[in-house]
Amino acid sequence: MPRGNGARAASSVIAYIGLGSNLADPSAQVTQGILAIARLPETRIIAQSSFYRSAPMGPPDQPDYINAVTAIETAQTAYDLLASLQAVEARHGRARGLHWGPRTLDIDILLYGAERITGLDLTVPHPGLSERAFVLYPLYEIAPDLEIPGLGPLAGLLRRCEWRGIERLSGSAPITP
Ligand code: A4P
Ligand code: MG
Repeated sequence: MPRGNGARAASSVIAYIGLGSNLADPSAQVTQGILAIARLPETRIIAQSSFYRSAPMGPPDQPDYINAVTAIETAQTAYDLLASLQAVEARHGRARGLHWGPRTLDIDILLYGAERITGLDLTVPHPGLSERAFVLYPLYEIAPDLEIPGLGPLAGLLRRCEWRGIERLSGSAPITP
């Protein structure tokens, strides 16, 4: 049953949010991140993937990651949503350091409706989406028929994705916020 704070607004869009963590109890970090997203104003969660474990993309001398994807319906603008998600990251002790380095909680806007955004602070669809198994698999789990603006069907991207070191965590039942 979808839950959330905001009433459904006429101008709301469906956005897909990617969460990742590899520090300080990653599954708990991702769970807390999803719960925080569910509490955002004018936003409700409409679907949520299982959790997935994968080896790090980037520097190898860091722990495995836990990733998940959440679908939300939100009336926040894309930039307001980015600010909201960065505030959640900050509350989870996220310190921006090494690029692709370890992190307590990373939250990315994967898709914002059918929009293509190329701003200084925001690129949507997320630029890494098409080659990241840890994004494509959880996204496919909750939205198998998705068309990615500018890139085509999600199923096609998944077939072409070469990086397959990923494991779906059994028993990682969707969270009901
Ligand atoms: N930004 C631009 N577009 C977006 C968007 N669509 N969503 C800007 C969110 N932010 C977006 O992000 C840098 C800036 O990107 C933000 O200030 C925002 O304005 P950051 O999180 O501060 O920096 P970063 O961590 O160096 O880069 P980034 O791009 O978030 O890292 P990635 O690409 O997400 O990679 N391996 C596994 N297995 N699983 C992972 O989840 N994650 C990373 C991080 C590396 N390796 C991983 C994983
Ligand atoms: Mg990020």
